[in-house]
Amino acid sequence: MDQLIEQFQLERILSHDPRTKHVYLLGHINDQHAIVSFEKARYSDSELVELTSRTSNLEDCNNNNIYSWGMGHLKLDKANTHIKIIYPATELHIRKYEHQQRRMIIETPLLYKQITLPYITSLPLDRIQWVYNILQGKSETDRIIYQDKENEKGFVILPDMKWDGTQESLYWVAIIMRNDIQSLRSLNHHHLNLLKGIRDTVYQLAKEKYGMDKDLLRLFIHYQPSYYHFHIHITAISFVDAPGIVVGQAHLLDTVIDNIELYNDYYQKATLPFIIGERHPLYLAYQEKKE
Ligand code: M7G
Repeated sequence: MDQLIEQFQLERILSHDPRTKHVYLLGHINDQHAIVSFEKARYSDSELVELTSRTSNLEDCNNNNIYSWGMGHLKLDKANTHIKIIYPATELHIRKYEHQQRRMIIETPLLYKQITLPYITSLPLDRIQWVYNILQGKSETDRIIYQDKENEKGFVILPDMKWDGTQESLYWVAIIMRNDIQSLRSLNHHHLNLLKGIRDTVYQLAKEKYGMDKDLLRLFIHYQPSYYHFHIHITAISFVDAPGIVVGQAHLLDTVIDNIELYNDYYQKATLPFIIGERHPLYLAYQEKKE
């Protein structure tokens, strides 16, 4: 990873969220596109108690009555920035991380069949190679928290790439073994045992590892996801800035289970609105259809 960072040649800033302090840079490495993201990490408990003693060189200081403020330098010993690299990055990655207006698509079952499904099937298989690497024990093997390789009901739970490792920002992902469930749209009562199995296992693991009760966890499914191999997002409820927990993208697992229990073919019959960037190929496909 060090080498990739050294070789990275910046082209432009894709996006910068000043609130979450998360920036995505587009550049190239050896003539191929690369995306590097930087995200300031939260302070660790040991840093918190030392913040004032590690503050120096205050600048732009102001004072009014009992209030004072300025900019300071903090000398921290620990790594304090979460860095991710995608290399080589595809056009789809660039469009995903580029700042853009987001739009709401109202996806009926018919539009799903006419536009969304063809888009999903057009995606190259190597886009989910990272998933197969995990399931086949080729990557991130030492990070696996739980695995059950039984094909029908099997799944793997591991830390999500987005997790900073703290309990307050807990972010795990559960990836199923079978590869015939692409998304929320594919789910019916045949999958209830699998969904409930993941839910119960997550609750048990969070309790064992962190003493976290189940009502401190948020389990949800993205629609649309970026990767169409079925997986479930698991975050701590205290992680209020978790990306992708917004309405129009996240569907709570409990609601999904309940909907299927009430109506077996709920997700084949329902209209599912979703939010998507206007440069995303799926949005463009919807625009083309309109014209
Ligand atoms: P998604 O809903 O398909 O996409 O979720 P999005 O949330 O990125 O829009 C996929 C989840 O898998 C995300 O939470 C990613 O952060 C996570 N993820 C993606 N990749 C490529 C990896 C990876 O290589 N390893 C791990 N552990 N997690 C990943």
